[in-house]
Amino acid sequence: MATALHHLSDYDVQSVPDASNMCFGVVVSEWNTEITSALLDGTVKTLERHGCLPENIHVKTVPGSFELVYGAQQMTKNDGFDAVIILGSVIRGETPHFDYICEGVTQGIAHLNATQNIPVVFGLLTTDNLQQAQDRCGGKLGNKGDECAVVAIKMAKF
Ligand code: DLZ
Repeated sequence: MATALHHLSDYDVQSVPDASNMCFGVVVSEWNTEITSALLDGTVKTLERHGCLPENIHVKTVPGSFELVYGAQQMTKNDGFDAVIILGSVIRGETPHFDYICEGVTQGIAHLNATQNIPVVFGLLTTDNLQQAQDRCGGKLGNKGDECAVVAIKMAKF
């Protein structure tokens, strides 16, 4: 059964390190803001649940998902951060634009992970429709933002 808890347990929530001494940058896309603000909510709550202090969660917004790469790249330059999380939602339309944005963000974030000194966690929903996005930002398939927080804490300890 695909409950939120089951989905998150894929990342073995029991073994998440204590995040009370950790500091995170979060870049959030304003496009499809209903979705991305729910993702952000999940990320912040989960970071705090594992001990991260609110003042150690630094959130900045960018206009759309394509700008997440630049935003993340700027954040990786901050020596005080243990990891960066990007949050966005791209919903397929009638043109190939969807594919170009998804490809650009995926390649850009992969490049940052291969070249920068802190991990960048990939919280980009790439869905065919709004319902699929809603299912993944606090709906029946959990919240990708929660998962990203768990992954960021684990990768910060890598
Ligand atoms: C232009 C565009 C389109 C069509 N769709 C989305 C989307 O579903 N999700 C998203 O985050 N951003 C979208 N954008 C905006 C682009 O990401 C970007 O902001 C613009 O192309 C300007 O660089």
